[in-house]
Amino acid sequence: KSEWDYSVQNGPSTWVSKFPMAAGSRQSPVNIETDRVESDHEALSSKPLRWKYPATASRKLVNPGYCWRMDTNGEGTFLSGGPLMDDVYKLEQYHCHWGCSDSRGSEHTVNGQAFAGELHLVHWNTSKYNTFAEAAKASDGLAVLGVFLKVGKTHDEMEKIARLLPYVSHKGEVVEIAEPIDPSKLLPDDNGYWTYLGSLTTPPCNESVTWILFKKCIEVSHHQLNIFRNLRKFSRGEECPCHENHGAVINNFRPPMPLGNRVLRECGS
Ligand code: BO1
Ligand code: ZN
Repeated sequence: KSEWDYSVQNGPSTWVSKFPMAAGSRQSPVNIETDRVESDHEALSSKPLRWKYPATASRKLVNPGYCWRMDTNGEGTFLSGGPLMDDVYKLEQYHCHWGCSDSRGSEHTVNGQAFAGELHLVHWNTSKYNTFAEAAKASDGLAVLGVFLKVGKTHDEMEKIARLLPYVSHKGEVVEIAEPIDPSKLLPDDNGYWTYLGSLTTPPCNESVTWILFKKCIEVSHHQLNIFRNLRKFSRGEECPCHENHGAVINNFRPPMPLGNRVLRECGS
């Protein structure tokens, strides 16, 4: 049994008792107040954000009981530039957060507005650290690219993931990826982003993440989100805890945390 989740009993407001870092002053997500963002032309746009993700890097789709997660082998993956400067980061995994309805589900909000979901591409700094675990303890160890999901037309690359989710409907299930899935096709067609220094949004809530959030959303269909909502929080064979929603993985987002004295910067439209 996991010691944290998104329920009333073990949800975000309780995490701090087992994960003291959750009470820090550099926590994520945050609300992005767009008229308080600092445009940072020199520092950010002088080094454009660049990435490379071979479709063969996506290896295993996992249901950890609180989201879906694609584990990658990192091979040939690359993220650098922008707030990351010359450090080179490798893709570790990508995963998603979503709601019970299309009006909520993102972790970050923009001017108080939530989106239907939020995709996270999780990277670690290979210029300075030897493993993901080592990087996760360092203030400049991780970089997460965030993409907001809104309801619209079917997303073709996301559909490859949605089609596999019935094979990992229960906690602990894993499916190996045969058909290539290209995470760069999950990014919007405009590179404008907001960036700030924050944390992992789940326990242990390490304050090790440079957040880079694309301003432009991607569209996924209502049906695709419903496939996400069909994942189960419990293992096959385990009895449905059945408090609510038949143990469905929904509302797996942490609410916004105080920005405090941190600076939000922007680059591009
Ligand atoms: S997120 O992108 O901020 N939602 C995020 C949250 C957690 C992780 C990655 C991205 N990874 C976690 C693992 C934990 C591990 C921790 C520190 O990293 O899920 O098992 O303890 O290494
Ligand atoms: Zn996440």
